[in-house]
Amino acid sequence: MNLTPMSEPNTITVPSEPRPTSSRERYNPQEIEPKWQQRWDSDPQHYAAETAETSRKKYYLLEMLPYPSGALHMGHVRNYSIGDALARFMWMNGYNVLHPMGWDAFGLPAENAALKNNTPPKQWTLQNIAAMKSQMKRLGFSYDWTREITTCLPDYYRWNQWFFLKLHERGLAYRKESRVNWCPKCQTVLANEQVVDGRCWRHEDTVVLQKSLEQWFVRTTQYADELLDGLDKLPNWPEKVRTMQRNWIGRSEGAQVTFKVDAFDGDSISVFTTRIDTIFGATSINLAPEHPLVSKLIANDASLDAAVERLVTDQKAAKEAGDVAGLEKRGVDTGRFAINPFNGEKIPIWIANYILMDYGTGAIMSVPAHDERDFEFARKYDIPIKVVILPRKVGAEGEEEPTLPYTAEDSMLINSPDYNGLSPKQAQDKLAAAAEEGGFGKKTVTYRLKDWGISRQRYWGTPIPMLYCSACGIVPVPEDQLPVILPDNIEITQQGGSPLGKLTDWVNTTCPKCGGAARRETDTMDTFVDSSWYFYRYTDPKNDRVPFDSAQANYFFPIDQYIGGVEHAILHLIYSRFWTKFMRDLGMVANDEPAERLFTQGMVIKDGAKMSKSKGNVVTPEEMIGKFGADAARMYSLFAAPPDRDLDWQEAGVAGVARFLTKVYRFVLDSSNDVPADRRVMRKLHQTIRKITQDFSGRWHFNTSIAALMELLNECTAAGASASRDVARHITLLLAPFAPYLAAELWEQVGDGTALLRHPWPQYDEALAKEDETEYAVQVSGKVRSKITVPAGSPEDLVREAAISDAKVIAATAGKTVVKVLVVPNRLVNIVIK
Ligand code: ANZ
Ligand code: ZN
Ligand code: ZN
Repeated sequence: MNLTPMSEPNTITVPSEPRPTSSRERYNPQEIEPKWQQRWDSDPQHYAAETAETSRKKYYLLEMLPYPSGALHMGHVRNYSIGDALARFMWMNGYNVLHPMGWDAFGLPAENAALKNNTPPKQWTLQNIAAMKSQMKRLGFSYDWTREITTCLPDYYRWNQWFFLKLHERGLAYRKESRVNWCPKCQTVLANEQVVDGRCWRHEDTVVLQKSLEQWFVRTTQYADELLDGLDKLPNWPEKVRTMQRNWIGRSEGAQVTFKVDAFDGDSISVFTTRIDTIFGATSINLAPEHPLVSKLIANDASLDAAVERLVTDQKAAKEAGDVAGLEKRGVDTGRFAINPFNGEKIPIWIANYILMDYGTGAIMSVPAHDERDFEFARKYDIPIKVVILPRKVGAEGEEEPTLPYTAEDSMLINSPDYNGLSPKQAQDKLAAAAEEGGFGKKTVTYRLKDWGISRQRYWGTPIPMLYCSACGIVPVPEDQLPVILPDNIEITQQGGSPLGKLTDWVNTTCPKCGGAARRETDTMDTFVDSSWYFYRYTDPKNDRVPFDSAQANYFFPIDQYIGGVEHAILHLIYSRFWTKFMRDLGMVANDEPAERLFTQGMVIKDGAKMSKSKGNVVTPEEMIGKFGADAARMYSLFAAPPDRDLDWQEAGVAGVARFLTKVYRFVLDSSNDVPADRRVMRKLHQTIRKITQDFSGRWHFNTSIAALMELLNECTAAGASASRDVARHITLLLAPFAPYLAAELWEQVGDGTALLRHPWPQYDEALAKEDETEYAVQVSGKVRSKITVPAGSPEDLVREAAISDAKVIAATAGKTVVKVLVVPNRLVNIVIK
């Protein structure tokens, strides 16, 4: 049994089998917990936040809302136990805590389940919500259920539609034909973010295909710079999350340069380069196999067609394997030439499998002397390699050449008339300016971030509120006709396209503009739309005029603490940051970022693997509650590891925590007002209050907080037979964030009649927390030279150490050899020198 927390080992041993005591009853969580659960449940105001009109200071604490899959797992229990401890702590510190919960209730699994069990998605989802909600209640989480939201219900999703209309009005939602990722299993389009190593995020075994479809997009790229710069203003987000977002946005500064195609209908090719300084070293133009000019360029030679097809296949395979960089470079010479606008030089146009159509312009100028990939490519096809950059040192001496490709920018230009001798940075500026002046190029910025494809050919999602009229074209559903209700009774087949498309009654409607016949959009929205703004709805969950009232949102926002899994570091957290900025620009909110602090908790593992159904190593919350009670299960999930680390679930550990709770129960109930607390116990108590208080506002090492509580109890029971009621009360208060049921039960017995949740958090007294000290006189060869203080009861070694490292003693012994150090306990240190 290993109960030692992972990062900060401590020497606490959890109590072994309880010995018989005088307390009236046994600790029985199966009795205590349902009793309190029922009381809390019957008072919806118990955990309710006050609205913005209050004069109290707010604290908005949020855990990511779950997908209603049917049952909570230990990962949820852990996530919510962290949040719940903090919520209770903040309540006890006097804050108006907003601690809401809801359901991310649209999405594919409901359709899969419908197919499998013949249950309509709505019914399946609502059943699951009911089950999980009752689990949450059984676990004693302090959610404000008066603010619950369910994204699959029209009172919520109508606002997705409302936002869509606003996006569309402002040109931020648009339709375009595009190649999309298509999962043959899901039979739907996936966002780039839902493709993991070329496979479906839900179907690890399924290769994602490409397909061309008309899709709705949200222009997230409009905010690319702001999304990037904003990361610098989020010091309380984990650095790893910010790095992931930076890479995802992938800002790249460079230039676009247009090369004319030689003797060819005035066609031209625009390239994106980060190294315009190397343009005199460009020895070919390389196009992506899917570049729009390709078909025209090779039209004269049918044999090239097949070769290009092979390049497309190559690239696809590499994308599917998630390794475009490792692709063996191959290409096809079009036999055509392009003209370098800077020197009129004709260079061949190739088609290459390593150029991607969805980055930059889908075309590059290849500079083999200074780019790894181009170098490899040019060597293979005997394309000339022309050096235009030299390391400064070498250039000055005019001797040895650098090994190619030479990619450093700590260097200078050669073979570049008018620009020789400049540094690459200087040349970049000058060349871009010259290109702009000549009308054949300019500085540009390229992003890896793409606009967000939100269309799903799926049933269980928010209908996109758009109509198609043969006379008027694309027509938005008027705002006063929202919500467009998702029809209930529908046959889920998962065969080809949207099930909504088959519902002719629903699809066929009238055009609000001309009154003629129109068809509804049958695509539904990506469920990430739902979670992009849900946390604002909690501030005003019942509003039926607007998504939420700005005054409510502006009081509660930004979220003070957001807690969730690191798997949401990119998608959810970029989309919701985008949405916040969009709402700010609509004048709906005042904040630029949704959350001030972000915390990502570690995983729950068992027997060396992540706890999951497929691994067969799942321990259910029910099992643990049944055996040990909710308090023990929750407290164990905080005790077994620091919250940001992985937690290795050990049932023996839960049993150990349950024994500790038994001990607390007896200690508190056996306490008496007649027993004064002894000095040692008081000191330990105040040290523990200090430690736990600081952990809450610091690193959240609740494992060591709980260990400190255990130590405190050991100290109390070691001190004597009976316990002081005052100490027992404090222990009960300290227990409240971690084991709320037991704390409530004990508080009812020994407390002051106030509600525990609103009782002030105990304050520590530095003077009481201070260790006792003993003063020693330090003699050097019989003469008193200094005085030192050490913690009372310090062992001789420590006293000796303190004495010889004292500054005055060091001075008095300088140049001499210490022969002996004698310690007279609690009085004197005598140092003999020679
Ligand atoms: C000429 C050059 C010379 C380049 C040199 C690099 C070094 P990042 O930093 O990732 O933005 N490139 C541009 N578009 C591309 C595409 N669609 N597919 C593959 N490669 C593409 O990389 C920008 C560089 O990647 C660009 O600068 C271009 O190669 C290449 F010494 O242009 B460079
Ligand atoms: Zn799939
Ligand atoms: Zn019309």
